[in-house]
Amino acid sequence: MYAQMVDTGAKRVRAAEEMDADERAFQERIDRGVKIEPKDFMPEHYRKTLIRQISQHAHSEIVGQLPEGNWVTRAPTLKRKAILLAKIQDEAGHGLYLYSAAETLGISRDQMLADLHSGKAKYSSIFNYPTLSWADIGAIGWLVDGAAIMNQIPLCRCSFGPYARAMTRVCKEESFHQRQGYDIMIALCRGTPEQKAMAQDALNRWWWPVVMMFGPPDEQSVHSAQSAQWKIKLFSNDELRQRFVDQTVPQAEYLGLSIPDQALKWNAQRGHYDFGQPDWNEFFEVIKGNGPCNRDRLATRVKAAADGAWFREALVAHAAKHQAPQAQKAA
Ligand code: FAQ
Repeated sequence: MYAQMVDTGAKRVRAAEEMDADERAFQERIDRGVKIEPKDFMPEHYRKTLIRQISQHAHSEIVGQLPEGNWVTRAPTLKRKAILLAKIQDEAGHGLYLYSAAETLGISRDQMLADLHSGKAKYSSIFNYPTLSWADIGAIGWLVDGAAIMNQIPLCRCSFGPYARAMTRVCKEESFHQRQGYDIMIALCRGTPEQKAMAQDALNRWWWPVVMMFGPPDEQSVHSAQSAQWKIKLFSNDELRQRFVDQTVPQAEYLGLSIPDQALKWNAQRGHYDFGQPDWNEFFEVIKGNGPCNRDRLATRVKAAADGAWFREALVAHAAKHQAPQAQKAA
């Protein structure tokens, strides 16, 4: 799949003879599977691509706390509340590992957050949809975390060391998140007809936004060819989308729920499910800032940063006060 993308017109990547000696040596290291570390030589475009992707990934983890946060006070039992709180805290942790990985590339956390707050940096489209019922919390764990894992397992083998290492722990935690979401769906599907209908309604609303999460179709993906050459992306958007559909259909069948796609059909010849296309206009509108919750999500993040400013200042003042005597001692 990538061999074709690398050859396509505007998205063509640089051939070895167009690279200078440093770039060629860099590409050879990547081709040999050597991890790139922060102090190694890297082309400026590689560094910028990683800052873009890792910071957007970090923002997604942080903004991704908000749809689930909406249900903490209304979780149906104390046990479900404790589990949901732990999951949301894990997402904050993922954001922190990822901001740290991006900082090794020479960008400050303040700059990354400023880019999020000004709307310059993106975060995942999926977090611009509302959580209307408790079943949405099950659907997020099952489907959104399920899609996130599908995309992130290959990132554990990506070429940039700090990103790959951060992903190892993130993926372990995401697996637990996916199981807790599926467990909520099982409970609802084994419950009353009203509970099962709630689960079906959540699947109906989340299915297409989740299918879009993997990014635009390969022929419209501007970064894929270059990111594949640099082994930042090991599989294409469409390839991961197909894997996700193949994995999820039997899970929906086990729950007794139907996936809202008339075109969904097992294709024995391909050994994969055929499936329909999401509304790509909706996707491009959401990533431009025009989804159902974009303004709300950003306003919440901006307010949280402003409300926490006094605390960050106090931490810096405290650290300065307590570091000074140690520094004197060392001198
Ligand atoms: N949303 O050329 P491509 C999670 C943008 S974590 C928004 O294909 P690329 C955990 C893309 O940035 C979820 N924008 O781009 C959790 C680019 O725009 P730009 C986040 C999107 O980078 C669960 C343009 O479209 N995961 O869920 C999206 O090669 C539950 C062209 O696209 C990651 O970030 C989108 N869905 O491939 C947390 C994984 N898709 O930057 C809480 C790491 C594309 O030029 C609760 N990222 N765009 O302005 C990746 O793997 C890649 O960046 C892709 C996009 C695959 C997302």
